[in-house]
Amino acid sequence: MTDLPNKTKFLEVFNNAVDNFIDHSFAYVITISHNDADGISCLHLIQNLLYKLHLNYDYFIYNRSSSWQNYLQGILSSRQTDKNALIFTDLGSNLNELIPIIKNRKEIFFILDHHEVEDSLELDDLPENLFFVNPTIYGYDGLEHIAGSTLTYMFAKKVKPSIIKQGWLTAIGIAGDSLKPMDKLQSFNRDIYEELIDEELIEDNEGLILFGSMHDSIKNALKYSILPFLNRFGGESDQNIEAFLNSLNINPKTKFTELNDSETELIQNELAINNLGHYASLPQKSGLLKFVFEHALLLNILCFKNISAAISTIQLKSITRYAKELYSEYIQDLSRNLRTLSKEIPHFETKKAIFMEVKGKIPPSNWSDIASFSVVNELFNPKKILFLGGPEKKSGTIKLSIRCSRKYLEKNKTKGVNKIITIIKKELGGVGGGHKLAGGIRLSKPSYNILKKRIDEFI
Ligand SMILES: [Mn+2]
Repeated sequence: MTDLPNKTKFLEVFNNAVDNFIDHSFAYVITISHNDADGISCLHLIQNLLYKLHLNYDYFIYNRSSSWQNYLQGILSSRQTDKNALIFTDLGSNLNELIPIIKNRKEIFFILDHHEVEDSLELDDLPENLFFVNPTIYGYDGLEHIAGSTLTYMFAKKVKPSIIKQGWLTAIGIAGDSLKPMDKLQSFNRDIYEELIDEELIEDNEGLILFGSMHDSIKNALKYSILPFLNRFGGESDQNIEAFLNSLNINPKTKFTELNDSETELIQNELAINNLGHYASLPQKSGLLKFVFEHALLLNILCFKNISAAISTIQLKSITRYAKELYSEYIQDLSRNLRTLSKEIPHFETKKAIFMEVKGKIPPSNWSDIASFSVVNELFNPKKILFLGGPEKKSGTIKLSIRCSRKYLEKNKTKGVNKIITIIKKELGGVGGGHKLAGGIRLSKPSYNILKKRIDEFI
């Protein structure tokens, strides 16, 4: 039995934050967001809101590689006033770290986040200058029910209803975080998705889902599909895929979206895919950027490679050559890496966990995504927790992406990834955080070695 979310309580806290934001009539706002597609969508929603309100603002992106203390030191001014506000979107749930900082400041803080909070949190005892809006506290699922951008959109729209026109940004955030066909959305994510369709800000399409290269030819759509990853074609040679398509009398160069129904059905039967799914597209954009999943993935890639390109790309109608090259390179690597992982699996396995040390095999910027996509595609035993990563030069630590499957969570309701990270941090130190299904941690090498020995005790 799962408890139903407490919508009344959540909306009470949400509305209170909105009312306070409006009532304060701030002079200056600093907005800080997460460095992924969801975070970038949030950033643009808030920027649009602040622009419409004629407020002065600055924005920053936080990649969670330094502590909040160190990070905010560079941002918070020595002159403090309650005429200034800080808005955190898609991050800010590390309250044990943040509350002592916020308590000592005069600015008003708004945290709009959907990441899980630490256990030890005293919600009744928050500083008066903090409005903490996090639906996961009231029983919502931070991935399926409400993305960071969904929450941010709801907030911005409540403050200024005309923000609805920028609502398409929300779909990108939802797609980037949920990694699911749109028919799987629930709760607020679903409500907002339907609202955006009704407003004709996005289009909903039903069809064969091959997320990764749906903007491309059918040959590339099969080759570079990462959701689902196709064992038969993923990362395969062009020759094999072309031979397959020719045998069905389908021109490999046909655009995926221009296949007719009988061609789609032929492919579907061959791949033994029974269900069609829903995917979103953006009517005002063209090429890759028209496809919401691919658009979100591109932003996630750019967030690692070139954060300013990520921030500017979301405003573009068509993709730049630079971004297109990065995307192709990335999707080629990802499908090849998934192929490698699905065939040869070098790993260290305990009763409850799988450790994949991928340094030298997969570049660090791909670790997080390889971990996510290998779990959603069930390339590993879904009953175990996956730790994927290795030494990171930049930080001199072991960087691990930690993932578990929905199946795991159904059996171990109380021990999602975020809880496991909390336990590891308590026992071994390190920096990190995340959701029930996905998170990451940076540990010292000795701590990592202990982790491998003692993981079954922790889980
Ligand atoms: Mn998010």
